[in-house]
Amino acid sequence: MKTVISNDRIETVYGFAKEAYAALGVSADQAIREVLAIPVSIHCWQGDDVVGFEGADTLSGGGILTTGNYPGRARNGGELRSDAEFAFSLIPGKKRFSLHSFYAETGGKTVGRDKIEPGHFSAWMEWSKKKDIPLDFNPSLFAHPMADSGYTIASADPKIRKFWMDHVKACRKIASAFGENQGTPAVDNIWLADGSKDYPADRLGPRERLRDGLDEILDVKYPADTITDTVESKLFGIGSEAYVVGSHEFYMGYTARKQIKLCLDTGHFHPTETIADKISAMLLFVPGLLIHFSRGLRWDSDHVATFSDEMRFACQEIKRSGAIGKIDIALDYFDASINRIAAWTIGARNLRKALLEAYLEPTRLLVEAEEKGKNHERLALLEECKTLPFSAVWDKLCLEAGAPVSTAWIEAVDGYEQTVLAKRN
Ligand code: RNT
Ligand code: ZN
Repeated sequence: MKTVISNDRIETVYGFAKEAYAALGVSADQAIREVLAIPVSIHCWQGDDVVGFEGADTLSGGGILTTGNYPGRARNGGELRSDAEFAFSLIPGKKRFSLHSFYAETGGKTVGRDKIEPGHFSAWMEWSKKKDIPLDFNPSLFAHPMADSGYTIASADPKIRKFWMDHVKACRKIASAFGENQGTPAVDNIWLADGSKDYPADRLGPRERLRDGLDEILDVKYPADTITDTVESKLFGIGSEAYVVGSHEFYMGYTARKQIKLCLDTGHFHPTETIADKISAMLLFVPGLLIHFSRGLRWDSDHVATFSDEMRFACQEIKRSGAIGKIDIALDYFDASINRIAAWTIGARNLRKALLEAYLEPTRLLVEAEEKGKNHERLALLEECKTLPFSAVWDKLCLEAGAPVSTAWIEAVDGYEQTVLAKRN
């Protein structure tokens, strides 16, 4: 695949595009600047199929599943970090990196998940500082014998429940250490798969235990500039088709009462239900949101995120809300059937692209038309915007960020596959 456009050409075409946007009162220069500065948290687990460093060789349980066996999975911290660095070079804009607790590096020692410490992440923290890539964190309440019953914090067994509460407490301490190290709060996202395959007789009990467990966990205070707590709901998982303790309503209520941020994962709702409309509604009642961009496909919530209407509409709402400072943006999917670096890059470039499209929207004109009752004008503008020279601005954004323009990154991934990934098996 040959690289397509010279830098001169990109600048020339961008000049025309800029005029087209300026005619609608939009500064393309400003849109590029603002969009490049929005942090996108890239999920480490696409790099190794959600396996981690505890000695497992596949992901087991938790209602999620990775399928595929493409060669070149990262098997340790060194490999995962260098794969991520390579992917970062292909992705324009400010990046963060999100870890799960089982990416602890314990020097070969078995350390229980309830006993992990910030020190087990010192290599990650050093790397993060050196590369200026702030870290986010996730307790891992799945793929573990103590989670085999299908219940963790909502378990009726006090031993199981305590183990997982200790785990999540340990994770918040680690996240806060990340935050201190990097000077921006680490987002610590709690997602758990608790639920059941068939209709439970008692739906309330587990929800009470989850509510009380979270209360106890979150009542341990850390400085707000080191950690941002979030909780993530899900509609169903594999093995929890009938009932999920942490449903959307559960966490809507919980986050509103507790005043913490709510995580909306685009793959965690009914197939025709999308998250864009939830953003303005929830922002009235919670201090902010974390959005996991993924792609639901039939039973799976974790396909590689594409430049879909759902992604575009969510980014539109993020921009229109004027509350970008309250919204943390992340990717969350895992596909082991394709080159993993390409998977990262595709989703992350798409997301940045959708943000750019949103920031190029002539929102002021749309709102004015609406306020005048000229809804035909609003619709006409929205439709005309679809064919504005958006790709010229996207190419310019990539150029500006020092990231490959257009399809050039695909070749680069091929090169890395041949020189690095192919040697791993
Ligand atoms: C699963 C949730 C959760 C996980 C990661 C691995 O459906 O979306 O966020 O994908 O924690
Ligand atoms: Zn998610």
